[in-house]
Amino acid sequence: MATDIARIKAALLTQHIETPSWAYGNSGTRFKVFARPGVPRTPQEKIADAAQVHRYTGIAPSVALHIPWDRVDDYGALAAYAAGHGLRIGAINANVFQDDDYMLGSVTNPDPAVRRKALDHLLECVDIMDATGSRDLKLWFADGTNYPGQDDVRARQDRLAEALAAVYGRLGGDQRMLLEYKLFEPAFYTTDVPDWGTAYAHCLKLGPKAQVVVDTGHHAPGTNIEFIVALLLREGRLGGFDFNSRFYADDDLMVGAADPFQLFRIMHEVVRGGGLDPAAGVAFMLDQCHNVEPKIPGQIRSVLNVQQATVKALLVDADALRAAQQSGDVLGANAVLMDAYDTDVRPLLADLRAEMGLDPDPMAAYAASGYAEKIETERVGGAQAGWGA
Ligand code: PSV
Ligand code: MN
Ligand code: MN
Repeated sequence: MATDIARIKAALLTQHIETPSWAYGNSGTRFKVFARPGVPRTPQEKIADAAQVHRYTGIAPSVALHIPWDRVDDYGALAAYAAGHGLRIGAINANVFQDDDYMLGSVTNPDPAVRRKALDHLLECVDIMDATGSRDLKLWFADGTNYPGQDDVRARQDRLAEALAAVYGRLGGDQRMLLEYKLFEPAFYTTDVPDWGTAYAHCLKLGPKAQVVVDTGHHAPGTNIEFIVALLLREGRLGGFDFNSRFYADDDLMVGAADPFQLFRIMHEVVRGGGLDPAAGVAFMLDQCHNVEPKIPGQIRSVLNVQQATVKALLVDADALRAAQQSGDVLGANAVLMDAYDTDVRPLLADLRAEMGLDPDPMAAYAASGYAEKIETERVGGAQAGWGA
């Protein structure tokens, strides 16, 4: 048992969770964006806030950027600024959805001039990766149609494939393309990358540096996300996660808040498939907005929720599970999983944090730090995250 705990702790230390720059800005829905005191006004201030999350959790050493929301003149300098705060720049998220030109799509738009503009932005994002040292380009396309007959669904796939191939060809040796899918919204009839199968088919054609991202909020209700995770891992195409929670659709609530059991089931498949091994290249990212809760504590809570689900997944007795499965002991196998899920892992995680030189209670430590009060006094006129305008 003692060696088991040591093994689990060692595995936990290899897990890094990336926070998104946009989580630190003001956000809301299309009905209202709430301006909160102390929110960052610049990419640098977002990085400073992300550094707080890493400081109290010890496992969030990178921050994802979103271009143009985080546009700066000198990305090398921004990466150096991040390094000064103990962080790396993580995934570069492209934005081909907030321009009037993209009303009928970006890379799938029927107009070649709009497609060229979108492609140029994606290529610019790879230039930014070169400057920041980022490994991953994350692509989410709002492209789709609202009405039957609006555009040729097959031609749109051809245009998508053409753009992806151009970007893939531009990637450096260690760089990857992470392709995200989403069931619907903003398009309501067809979406050009609506599901993992479509993303996988494109990635397969492109090559091994093209990988699928599973955003947990982007599925139909009742979808067995852990099955998708198991399958993509098995095929070597699980590039990473955009973690968040949903009750209805793309709610972007804190991961593990709506359904911690689902998060555990996902992490169980990650552990089972070897996805926790850094060599597997699975990026554990958050993609959330904090509309009604404070942002830095919201991110800290989310990181802790992922870590908690991970430790429970690591606690699954793999030998006992296999034995029960192979002997057809349905209830026994289920009980092995539930035993792990029902374990109170908070003492183990508190121990681990103490061993890491951290406060065992990151939420309380941040609250006591005075950082929130400091930024509320110092920052006036915080930037919007980009969503919900
Ligand atoms: C839109 O649905 C979205 O939430 C996608 O999940 C992207 O990852 C994110 O925005 C940032 O572009
Ligand atoms: Mn996402
Ligand atoms: Mn989303």
